[in-house]
Amino acid sequence: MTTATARAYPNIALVKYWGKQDEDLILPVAGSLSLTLDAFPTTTTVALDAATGTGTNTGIDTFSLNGAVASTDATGRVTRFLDRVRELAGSETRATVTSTNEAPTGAGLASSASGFAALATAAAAAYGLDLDRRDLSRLARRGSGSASRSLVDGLAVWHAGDDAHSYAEAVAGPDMRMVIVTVDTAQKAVSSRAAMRRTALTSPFFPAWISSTEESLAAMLEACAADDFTRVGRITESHALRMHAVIQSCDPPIRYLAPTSVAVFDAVAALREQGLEAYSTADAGPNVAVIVRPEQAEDLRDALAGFGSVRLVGAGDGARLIDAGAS
Ligand code: 2P0
Repeated sequence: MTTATARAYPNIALVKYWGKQDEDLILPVAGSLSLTLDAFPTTTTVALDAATGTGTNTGIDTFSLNGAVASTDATGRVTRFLDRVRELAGSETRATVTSTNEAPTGAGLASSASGFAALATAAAAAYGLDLDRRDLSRLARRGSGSASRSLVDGLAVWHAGDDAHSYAEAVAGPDMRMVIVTVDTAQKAVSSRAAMRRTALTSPFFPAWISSTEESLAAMLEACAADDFTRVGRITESHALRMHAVIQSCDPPIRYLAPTSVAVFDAVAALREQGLEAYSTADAGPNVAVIVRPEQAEDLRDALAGFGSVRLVGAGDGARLIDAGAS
């Protein structure tokens, strides 16, 4: 008889998650590290069926996104996630899930991360589960791996390991801002999930990707602990290019970076030569996220404005419950 609403923000990884050791439990082949953003939130309400006013349990979950009934695929993914929550809660009650996502369509801003972080937080409350942040991160992971990191404020490390130990937690690190350059809003041709699987199955470089990610993460954690922005930035950029290299090496190949994306990487490298210290990364799409020291953030935004729409963002909060109660 309960309704709960939660809000979560997307995150951008500086050390990337690319590949699973367990597809069912969504356990990654290596750890990763990200920055939760302060923009583009997803807000999700989970209302248990008896609370919707119909008084009947209809036997299905319903899911609407930005005011429209979601696709069968998207609803199926929400139902599979809620099944996990129901299993933990010992409940069979179906739910009405209503979600709004403020990220511009197709901007590649990891809406599955904010989406499942918000859903995990709202659903756990609606079904009466008393989970701490660590267990909420583990739960969100079951919806989408990167969602585990959106439970955490600011910089988050998501640990590889078994189910009990694969969660995200906060790390201290340098204060930074990020300029997101949206060069193309078209839907990506191959989903991250499918592309990760293809990379693991077909790239001859995949074992090296795993070991180099472990090394990058260890170096990144040291750089964060030392509050060393330069080192954080160097690792971020080289690691992102390694991810795109391993993705391009699969069969059939996948290329997410567009010519304009590469031009942004080059422009950022040229800006560094001129004293504007910034470093690029890109996810499974053509858009580029560039980290920068706070005092140079506006200069960077202005310098990159010619490549597409630009948005300056900072570190944001992990998923939070914003409303809960019986209705
Ligand atoms: C990351 N990405 O670390 C990497 C970099 C995209 C590129 O996490 O299959 O949507 O749901 O666990 O979390 C995208 O992967 O994949 C992602 P699933 P997810 O941010």
